Amino acid sequence: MIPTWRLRAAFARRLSDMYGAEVPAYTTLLEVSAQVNDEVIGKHGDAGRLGGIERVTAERHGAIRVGTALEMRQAAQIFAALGMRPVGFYDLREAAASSVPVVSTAFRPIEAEELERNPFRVFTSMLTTADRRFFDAGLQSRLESFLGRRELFPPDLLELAARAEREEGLDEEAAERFLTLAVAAFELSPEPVDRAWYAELERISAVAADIGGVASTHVNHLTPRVLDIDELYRRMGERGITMIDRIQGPPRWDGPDVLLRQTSFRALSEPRRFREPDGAVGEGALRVRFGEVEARGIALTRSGRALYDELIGEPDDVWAGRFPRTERQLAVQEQAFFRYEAPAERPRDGLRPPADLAGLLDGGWLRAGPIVYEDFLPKSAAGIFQSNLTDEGTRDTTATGTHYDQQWLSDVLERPVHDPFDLYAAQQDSSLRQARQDLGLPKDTP
Ligand code: OOG
Ligand code: NI
Repeated sequence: MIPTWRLRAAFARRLSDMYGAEVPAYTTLLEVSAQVNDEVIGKHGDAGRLGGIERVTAERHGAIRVGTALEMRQAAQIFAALGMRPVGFYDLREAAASSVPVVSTAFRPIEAEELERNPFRVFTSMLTTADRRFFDAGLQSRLESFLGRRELFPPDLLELAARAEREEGLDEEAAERFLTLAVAAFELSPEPVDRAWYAELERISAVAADIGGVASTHVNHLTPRVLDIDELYRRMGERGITMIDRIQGPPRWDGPDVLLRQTSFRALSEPRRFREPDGAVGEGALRVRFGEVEARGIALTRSGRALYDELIGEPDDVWAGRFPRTERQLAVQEQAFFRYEAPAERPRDGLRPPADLAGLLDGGWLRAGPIVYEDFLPKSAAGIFQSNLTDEGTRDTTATGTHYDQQWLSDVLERPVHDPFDLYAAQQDSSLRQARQDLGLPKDTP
């Protein structure tokens, strides 16, 4: 029996091999990331605080885009087989200046042990075909009938996925078949692209064309994690790979790493076959697969996140002046999440530990280890989408957008969409309860 987490790790590895074979710049990105990570680990003894080198080396996130609620639900079934649950709701229609008509979630493991084994996640977006700002009634109906005719995931794959979820793994033979079919479902298809249809959608949004202009889906990027993204950015430039002009997310500074910093290189032009209006099939090219890399920091609480959102548009010196400068401050002000632990050797035998968190930390009664941010940032995601669009697209700003939210997505998926803050808070709370018990303190936190 191959258990869920091994299926996940194998899937992530095979997807990475597939992507590396097809997108050479990705291989360069992996090489440079591995180099930088080795050097950081060699130089800083505490580099492992945000994840051990084994986890970080294997760590990837991918991104896919689908067209319909049914396809979204099927994707959720495949990821459920890999122990990946939907977490968070992202509305990129509002976050992007360009035309990005999608709403998204991230499929990822949610338990600490599972994340440690392999944290593979996939940012998954769904086209908002009912949104009148992008699609008029005629186009919506042609788009939906095109999407309704295609099959992204073969029935065999979906059946194996349901079985893997139910039985928490698969025997070796079934696992092999499942993994082969699953990787194939996310490969670029050799099917010719209908030139006129693709172009019609592209005028509205390159993202709409990428999703609804072809008969299959594909991984559009696969992102390794790096421990020093500024250094990586520099070295990619030295190797002649032009990255976008900035690193998205918090600025570089000497305070704690929080949330997520990302950067990317533009999609490369790849040869594709096209079907012309007269039926002839010929060669052409599309830019749909790009490269991205990320550095992860500490997960922020709602109030920490509100501060981040407030400061992120400001110049870097405003950030440096106002964002908490130490992990202790982040913990005591409840702006970031930590795993607390009462060390075996107590500071002063016979003394009673103080009641407050600051006192417990300062007196050495408690130790705090950062909880890593496992999710995404809508503004950065919009920036990543946008950096790969040559064209703004068009939208009708006089029409009103269709409303989608987390509850709507749960209904579509027939699975709960988890709230990321709740997941981090549950981890922190249970560690704190245990630590307080170890110290002989009352269970409820002050
Ligand atoms: C997804 C973009 C979002 C990230 O890292 O923020 C994303 C996409 O391009 O489909 O992957
Ligand atoms: Ni990404």
